[in-house]
This record gives sequence, C-alpha cells and structure tokens, in this order.
Amino acid sequence: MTERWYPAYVGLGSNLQEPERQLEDAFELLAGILRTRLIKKSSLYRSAPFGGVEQPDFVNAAAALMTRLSAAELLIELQRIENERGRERGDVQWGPRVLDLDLLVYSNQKINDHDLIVPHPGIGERNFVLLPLGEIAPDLVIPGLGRVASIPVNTDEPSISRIA
Ligand code: ROI
Repeated sequence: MTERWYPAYVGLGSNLQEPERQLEDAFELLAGILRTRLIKKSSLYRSAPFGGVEQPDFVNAAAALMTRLSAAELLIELQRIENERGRERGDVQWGPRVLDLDLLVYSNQKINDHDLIVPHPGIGERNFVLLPLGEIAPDLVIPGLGRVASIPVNTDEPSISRIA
C-alpha cells in the first residue's frame, strides 16, 4: 500500500450476458474497491469485435479512479472483479468475455511485467480504448504517447459508436 492517492484509468469491455448491465455493474464494483474512489465514468460505446474471432459486438467504456493501492494491488482487485463476474481465465485470447477490466494508466508509471504492461498498449492501437478514455481524460498525458486527445484515431479499425 502507498501513502498517496494516485490517478488510475481502467478500460471496461464485455460482449456476453447483457454487456451494458455488465458494465453498469462493473462501475459499481470499481467504486467499491478498497482504498479507491471512482472519479469518472465514460459513456458506453458499442464496438465491432477486434481480433478476427466471430463473436457478438462489444460494449466498451472507461473509468477514472483515484487510489492508494499500488498498480500491482489494483490489478489484483480488477482480476478479482472479473472472476466474480464469471470471467474464465481459460477464455480464448481473442474470444468473447463477460467482463474485461484493463488497467490502462497508473499515475505516470511505466510498468513492463509479464502480467501487467502500463500504459496499456491498446491506448494507441484500439479505438474502443482510446475513445472512451478521451471522453473522460482528454488532457491526460500518457507516458510515451502524449496527450490523449492528440492520439490519432485508427481509421482502418472496426466501427465504434456511443450508445449511452
Ligand atoms: N474488441 C472490442 N471491440 N472491444 C473489446 O473490448 C475487445 N476485447 C478483446 C478482444 C477479443 C481482443 N476484442 C475486443 O479482448
């Protein structure tokens, strides 16, 4: 545990078992993480699946947190929530999922562990990560990428639209 409060950003995704409800529930569960506050929620976005596997469309969103947990401690909490929502660790890599919670950014830290890469590589590569994050944190500076609002949208990716 750390003494200070750190900003952290989480990407949410679901394409099984009523994805919109999964994300609404997930915001509540994020708000309940110990030593952590939910500061902001993005709109929900519908996005075509990325990664080639035929599957239902995803619903994606982003959340801003302030936390006294370390990045590693926060990751454990995110994985606990995914597991509680029925996420199977054995899920196919590009396959459908009930709930995916990605730690996108943690303070100004760069982390390269086998189970945690921060900033998340998806921020610069995937519109379903970039657009929700840009809605709640356009001025956030991502180590190595710059301001979120200045990161170009990927024009040859599946479509994404705001739903709520
Ligand atoms: N595609 C979209 N559109 N949104 C996701 O959250 C998402 N998550 C994944 C894979 C299966 C790679 N594709 C996705 O894990």
